[in-house]
Amino acid sequence: MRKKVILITGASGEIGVALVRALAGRTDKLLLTLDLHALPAEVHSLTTHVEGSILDEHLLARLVSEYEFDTIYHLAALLSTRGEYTPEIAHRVNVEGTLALLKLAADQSQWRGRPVQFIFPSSIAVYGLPDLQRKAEFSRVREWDWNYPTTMYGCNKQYCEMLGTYYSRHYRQLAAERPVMLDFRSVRFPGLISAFTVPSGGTSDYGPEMLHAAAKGEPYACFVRQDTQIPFMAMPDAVTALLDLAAAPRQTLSRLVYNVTSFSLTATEFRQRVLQAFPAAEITFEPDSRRQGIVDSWPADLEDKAARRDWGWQPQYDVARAFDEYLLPNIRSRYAVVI
Ligand code: AKB
Repeated sequence: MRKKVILITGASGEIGVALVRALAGRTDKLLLTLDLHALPAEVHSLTTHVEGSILDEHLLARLVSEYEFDTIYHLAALLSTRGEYTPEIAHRVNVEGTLALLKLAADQSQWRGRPVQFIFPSSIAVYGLPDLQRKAEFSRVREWDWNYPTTMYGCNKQYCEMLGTYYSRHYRQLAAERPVMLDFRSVRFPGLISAFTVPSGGTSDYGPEMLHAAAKGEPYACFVRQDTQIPFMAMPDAVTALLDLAAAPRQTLSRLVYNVTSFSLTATEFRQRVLQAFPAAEITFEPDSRRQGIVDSWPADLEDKAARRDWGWQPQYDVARAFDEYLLPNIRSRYAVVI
């Protein structure tokens, strides 16, 4: 008998660790995690962890023979800045990895005659505003606006949203004897900020990097201009978004891909918040033209009405609560020894 599990790929990453912790508290289903890296010690006991790659066909075949997947949270990805250094590797991980998992999930749903849920975090990187004038004019983009990504990561995320839709609605429609029941659902995240981890390889990283550097008493040179504005979200809200979308009754969903957001800040406003908490922080601006180009193409804010209407999305952390009740207290205690 194969064991029924919830599979989480990219589990050792920022969202992954927070999601494993939250899922373990909410479900009595077994968790199976997959990542190239070991899991941090604090979540070891919550999951069966496999170290390996989503591109390893033999490993995936072994997992399929041992486990039956109820839900897959597919978080593994190479982010936007990292992806620009190795675009073809990003494509392999972000697209081929996702394709392999979508096929696996769709096929499992067919064999077992029950839906397999596939939860996929997408990103503001799928948007590509052509210039700052248009970024100012279309400040709160809807899901279907300006879908012209400028990074490999953004292209990958947008295409995987489409692949998810394809595997959910059209895969094997002509050839299958039994119906495919893949239940694909996706949220487009803004820049995420965690109190416990510093992201790596993303372009929204300047926000969390600024904050963590200040808390550690280290100087920080921000790689974007003062006026740069993108939306952000505190990590607990990101996890809630994934869990709430997964829990929503299928018939209430009018789309497969939803924007979700919490607050939008310029880099100057972000710096001011950090300085209020750490007045001695040394935060300067040294824009990097290539990374600046990426965030300039991302929207200043997201329209997330559809998520609010269809599945009751409501961030718990606005900017004040995010800083005062989640980020600052946790970051202060995390670096207490270092300061
Ligand atoms: C990145 O900066 O690449 C990510 C994202 C916005 O998806 N944080």
